[in-house]
Amino acid sequence: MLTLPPLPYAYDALEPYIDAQTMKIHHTKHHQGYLNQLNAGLAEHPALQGYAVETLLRNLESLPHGLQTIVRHHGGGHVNHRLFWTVMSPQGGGEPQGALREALEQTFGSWAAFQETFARAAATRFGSGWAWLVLTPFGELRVYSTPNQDSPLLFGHTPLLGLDVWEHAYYLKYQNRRADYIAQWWEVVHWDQVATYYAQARA
Ligand code: MN3
Repeated sequence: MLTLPPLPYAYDALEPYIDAQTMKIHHTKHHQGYLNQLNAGLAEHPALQGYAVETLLRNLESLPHGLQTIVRHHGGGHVNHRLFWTVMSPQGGGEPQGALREALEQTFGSWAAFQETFARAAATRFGSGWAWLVLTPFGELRVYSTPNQDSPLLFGHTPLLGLDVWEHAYYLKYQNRRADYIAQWWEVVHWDQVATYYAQARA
């Protein structure tokens, strides 16, 4: 039985960039909802309950057929949101330094080019989904978006940074203005945590 991890900050901590009401509904209703569905699915497969959700996502094709869609949608929803909360912080914003900064510049040409690439992936995702910065098994950084709750783990990639572009993530404050939400979101990105994920993924 998986339980909802608490946010590492208060619901209003990311104001004014992300409002408290959005954060509270997003965490206690949406994230909890994915967990409820995942728990219900796993309840029928006791032998699989001891595995990390990441492991289930990395091995989706090996799961019982009836469980695959549940893990893809709701297991993905759980791990995507768990990451999302940690890559934001009231002390966020600014720019990454160190090895991550160097790798971003080497991969995308410049810090600005990385930001443009990521923002474009987030803005052009049709419908609901996520924008990602991931590390491939070959040690390369990549930016792309996925539909729905599809996790980069499905492709064997390790997510380092994710941006939720479902309307539930921004509609109360930004309504239809997804581009404004994306632009403001940089102010809360917790680059120290992203750098830690990068170091862990390379280890
Ligand atoms: Mn969401």
